[in-house]
Amino acid sequence: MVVLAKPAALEQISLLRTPEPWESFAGVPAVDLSAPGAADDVVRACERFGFFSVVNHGVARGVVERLEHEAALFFSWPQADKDASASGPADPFGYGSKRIGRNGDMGWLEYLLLAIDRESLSKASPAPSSSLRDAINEYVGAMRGLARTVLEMVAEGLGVSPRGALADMVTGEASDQVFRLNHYPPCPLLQGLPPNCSVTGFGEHTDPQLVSILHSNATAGLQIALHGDGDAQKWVSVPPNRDAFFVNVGDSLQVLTNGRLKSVRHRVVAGSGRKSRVSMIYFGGPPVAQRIAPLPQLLQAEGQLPIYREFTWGEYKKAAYRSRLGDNRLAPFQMT
Ligand code: GA4
Repeated sequence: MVVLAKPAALEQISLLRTPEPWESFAGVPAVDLSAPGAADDVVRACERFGFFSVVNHGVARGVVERLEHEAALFFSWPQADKDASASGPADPFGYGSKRIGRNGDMGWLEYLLLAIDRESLSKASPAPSSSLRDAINEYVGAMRGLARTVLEMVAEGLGVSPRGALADMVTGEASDQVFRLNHYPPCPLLQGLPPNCSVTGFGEHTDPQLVSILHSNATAGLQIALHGDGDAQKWVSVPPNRDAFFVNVGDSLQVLTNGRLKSVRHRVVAGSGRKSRVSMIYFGGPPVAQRIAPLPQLLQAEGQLPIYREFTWGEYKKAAYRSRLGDNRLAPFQMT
């Protein structure tokens, strides 16, 4: 038997046997935001998958294309210039390559992680160029609007009032928003390994915020875990769609809805011989002082006891940044 050695450059990055290509999942709900009944569709998708795409979202194509263009330009800079950009290596904000977070997680990607104040990039988290900054600011403005629409629909579909109760947490004055550009180049080191081997681009995790909104180019790589019974977890590949945005339910929204809406475990895999995947993700978090606990209105309506104890977003965020990507970050906040 021939045992293939793992290339040294991949030593700290996990190899995966990915779902077969025919497992490309056709079941991701696509919600038409302009259709009557969209709020119910949003809630159903959040309950079932914690994940859905939105079409007829009202975001102008030009806003996305401008940022795609600027992102491609930035990632084509010489490595030394990228390393020196955005005030040093990501910690957590800035330009990062392979290292994710502070606790040893590694992936086959490079990225820019930036903090947003109100409507634009925070001064403490500068973009590498003014044209990239302007494109991000315009894009983030559109994402705030989309996050607002989606969260208003979540509230409406759940019967939570006022309609802006959840949306205000993410789009209010002191909300804690983050923006991320990810670039997953093909991995030449996989050549010579079995064809169904992929490398971890971004390891499996759930997002800590309320919602995240993702857009990618036409290259596949994103996978989600279907919510199974008990511990069963089945990974499926999400077909890319450049005309849509993908919405992820985050841990905070899971807690606010007492587990009715579920955050989605997801990951990105990179293969050997295909184009780069480039994605742009907006993370909608509340102000650090925001209390996160199951909404009393929902508990009352459904005659339930809270299954999570109350915490502030600041507390949860701190715990999250101390954790490893794949950890179950909500476990310590669960009532026993
Ligand atoms: C996952 C969601 C966002 O990308 C992010 C990530 C953050 C980082 O890249 O620094 C974290 C990760 C994310 C959760 C656990 C911690 C923190 C990496 C990591 C190991 C920006 C976020 O808010 O949480």
